[in-house]
Amino acid sequence: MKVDTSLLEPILKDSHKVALIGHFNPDGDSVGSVVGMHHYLSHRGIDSVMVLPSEYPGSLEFLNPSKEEEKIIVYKPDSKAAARAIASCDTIICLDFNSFSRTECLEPMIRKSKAAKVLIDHHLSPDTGSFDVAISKTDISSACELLFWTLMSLPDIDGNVKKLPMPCANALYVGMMTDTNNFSNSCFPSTFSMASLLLKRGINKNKLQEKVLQCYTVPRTRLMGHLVKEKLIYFRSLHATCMTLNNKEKAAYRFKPGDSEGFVNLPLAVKSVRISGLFTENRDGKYVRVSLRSKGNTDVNMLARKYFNGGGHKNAAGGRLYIPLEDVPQYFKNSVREYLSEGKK
Ligand SMILES: [Mn+2]
Repeated sequence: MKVDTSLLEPILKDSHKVALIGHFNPDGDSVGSVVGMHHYLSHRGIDSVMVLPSEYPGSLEFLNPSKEEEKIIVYKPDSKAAARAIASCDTIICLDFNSFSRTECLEPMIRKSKAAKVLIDHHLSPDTGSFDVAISKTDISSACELLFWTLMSLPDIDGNVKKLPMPCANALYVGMMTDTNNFSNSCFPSTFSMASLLLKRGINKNKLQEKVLQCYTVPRTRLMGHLVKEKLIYFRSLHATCMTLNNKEKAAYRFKPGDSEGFVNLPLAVKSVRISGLFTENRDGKYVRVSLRSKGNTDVNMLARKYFNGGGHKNAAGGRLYIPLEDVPQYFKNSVREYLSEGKK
């Protein structure tokens, strides 16, 4: 796949310090794309600093560079370092999100900055007007895949995967692997081409898989069992399920960021289930985090936009609710019912 980099290349050429920004609640694709870009830039001799708005899953810590001065800055707790990084850069590259609002607390700083702004993202409806250069594509697995093809199209790499630095290759593979749920959704012919080229580059696929997908604790596994056995509600006529997770349960099962990764996919293994929702009470109890998944033609992006203050992709979307967690199953049921009946009109 060829990506038009004619606008990106001159910006990179002129950059002395780049800030690489990921989204709130960063996942594998967010961390992978930020880290991957960092290694590409440093290989090219361009200084960059990685800034994430909030904590990322511990399973991705191995992607964080070992040198102290290269480490990822997380806004909470390191807000001063994050502000300094954004204020002092001449280029900002936003990866794996479609509008500044997805960075929460970083948004005002990014808006204020006079730096050149670049978007590399795969979500629907990107806010392209806020960027000097927007590389956006939605029929692709992940931001990491889009970044991979972008880097491959830049003049210095020129289609030769062997020129990609190894830590960059590892990070991009991890992001693609997690966003596709290990090659089970949003895979395109280009996704397998990328995987094939990265294997040729020499990545250790099994090792990366073990590090990211087989790294959990026993309490996390028990929590998964608890949710499936005690919390799963099946709305038979709607072909939908919902699970809720509150802060008491999180404490009881020693919950850490990233622990609920994949839970929302579990009910989709049931033949009749088309939509699955996971609703998690935020740490401070101020809102409920919404995670929606679907199969086939059932579109949860529109569902998330209309009823859950969010959005994302057709088969995977997220959002927020500002109602008590106890009221969520009823709200979910009503929303899905209304949404499906409108679709039939
Ligand atoms: Mn993504």
